[in-house]
Amino acid sequence: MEVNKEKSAFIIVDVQNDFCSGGALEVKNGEEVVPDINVLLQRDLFGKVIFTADWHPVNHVSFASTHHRKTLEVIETRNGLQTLWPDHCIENTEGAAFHPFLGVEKGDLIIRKGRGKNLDSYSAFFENDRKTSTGLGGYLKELGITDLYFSGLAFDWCVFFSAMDAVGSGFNAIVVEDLTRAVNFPEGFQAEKREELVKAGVSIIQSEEL
Ligand code: VGL
Ligand code: ZN
Repeated sequence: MEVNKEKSAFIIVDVQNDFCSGGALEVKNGEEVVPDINVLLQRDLFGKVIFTADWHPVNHVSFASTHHRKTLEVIETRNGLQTLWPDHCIENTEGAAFHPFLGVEKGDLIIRKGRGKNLDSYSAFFENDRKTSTGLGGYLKELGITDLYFSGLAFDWCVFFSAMDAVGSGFNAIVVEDLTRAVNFPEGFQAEKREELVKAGVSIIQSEEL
């Protein structure tokens, strides 16, 4: 697959300690994506490189503890339904830091999301009220970028929502599947989300095709 460098961006979603082994919201083997993401970064295939980070205040609306509820319960909030998670990616903590080996120095832009106490954000483009923009779409459009390659954590949450919003915003979205890992809870969720991506027009490729 030919990458048109000037028109392409590589988006690395939430490769943070809390989503890696031993982290607060561990994605199984999440850290395995790091070496191959670094190899791609080293090859300098993309015009722009963007890292995203989940970055929450204490007592965030997405934390089960905030509501004295159980993890993975779903509650109604003024911004819609909210799945509840363990406390994770609290701003300025070690858990919110990027994986120590991730090639963050290759990044042009870092987007922090989910910073509002009452509003969560899975997508790199729109927060979970589905209206509040992070500004990423405008940044990419101003630069004439049309093709977005996605990697990172988790395939079935933040990568999924980011790629869906990318096609919804008129970009070509390509998920580099082997550079992602999934929560896959409940079992089968990952396959379901993969199918939704394909139906929406997202391409799914492997890094060896690049
Ligand atoms: C994520 C759940 C809660 C993710 C972030 O990065 O996939 N998942 N916050
Ligand atoms: Zn989060």
